[in-house]
Amino acid sequence: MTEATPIAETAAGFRERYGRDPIGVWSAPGRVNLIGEHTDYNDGFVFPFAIDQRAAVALGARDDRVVRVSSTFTGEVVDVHLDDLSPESLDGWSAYPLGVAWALGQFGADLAAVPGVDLHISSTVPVGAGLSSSAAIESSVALALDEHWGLGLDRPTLAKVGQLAENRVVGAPTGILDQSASLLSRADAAVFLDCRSLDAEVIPLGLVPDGLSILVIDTHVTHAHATGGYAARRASCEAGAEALGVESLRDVQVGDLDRAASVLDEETFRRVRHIVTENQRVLDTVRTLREHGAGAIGPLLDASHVSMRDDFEITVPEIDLAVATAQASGAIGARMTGGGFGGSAIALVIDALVPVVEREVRTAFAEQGYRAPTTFVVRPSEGARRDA
Ligand code: GAF
Repeated sequence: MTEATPIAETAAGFRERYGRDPIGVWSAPGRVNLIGEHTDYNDGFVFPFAIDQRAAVALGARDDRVVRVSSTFTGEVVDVHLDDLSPESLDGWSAYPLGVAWALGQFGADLAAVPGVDLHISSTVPVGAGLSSSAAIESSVALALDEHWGLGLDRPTLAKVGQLAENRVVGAPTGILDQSASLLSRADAAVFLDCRSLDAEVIPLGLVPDGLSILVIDTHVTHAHATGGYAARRASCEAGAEALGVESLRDVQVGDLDRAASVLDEETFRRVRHIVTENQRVLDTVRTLREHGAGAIGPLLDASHVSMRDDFEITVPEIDLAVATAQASGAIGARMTGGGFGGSAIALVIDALVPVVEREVRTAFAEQGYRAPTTFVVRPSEGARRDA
């Protein structure tokens, strides 16, 4: 769809805004979560990969203590003194990069001792599509500032920095999935992450040799995790864990669900059942992938979608139609990806069938009078890096 990495554009934008060359350009990708939804904040398992759409940040040194940030999203240049950075003082799009600067201070950076910077940001990750455009910005800025300020934080810590910015500054009670995917991914592989221990294993997906593609279907139903349903689902999970007497739903196994049904109200039980079975599906997906290849994981993707639709109730009609149509037109498996309430579905498809699935989904949307979706194949890509 779009240029993979907007490096040249970002450097040129920096020159235009600030009248000099940047000293470097860093980039970080959006993500697709292959499976493991809403499990991250339940100490569970996730299995995402980075996509080939990225955010990039060009950075220029300053000899005072001011941070300025501009972007291709608006013509605005926001500036703030490093002494004045706080969650309360930040809002709008600049809360993402400036929130990261603040959050680095919460993870050991001495913000009283570092110099100011000029930042210019651009991105090819679609916004509001459930593909973590915000984590892409956070992760690129975290990596750039870590290097420029000589902090030496490791990538799992930079993921926590981005998550803290998202939680405290942006105000979305999200987990560690998106930033981990953006920072830890490798090309042609997915990251099997234990969100309790933060142990991560990069596992090859083998899509190209197996003649398989992951097709993204962006429904253009936009989601926002700072409001509404996401926080409500998180609260249900916490209530379920408390009623069951466990620290988190990670501690509940599929075999415990009968007992859970007798303890919990009907709705909380279904929320809990999604998390418990989804954790098991992540483990099953990793095992199946290793033993039989990506072509064998379809039923697990399908089951994950049913669980999100019926138990966790985070899908919308457009997403359900995208998934059902992809399945009916030959996809090996399909599911919603990301936090839900809109966003994108993914379909695992034999290469030759990609145009068929795309056409059938477009036709089905037109028949329902839904806005035309955008469809594109994503390639599992490398995580955050310095590009120039
Ligand atoms: C969003 C959140 F940011 C993640 O932390 C995760 O909870 C996801 O929704 C659902 O799996 O992307």
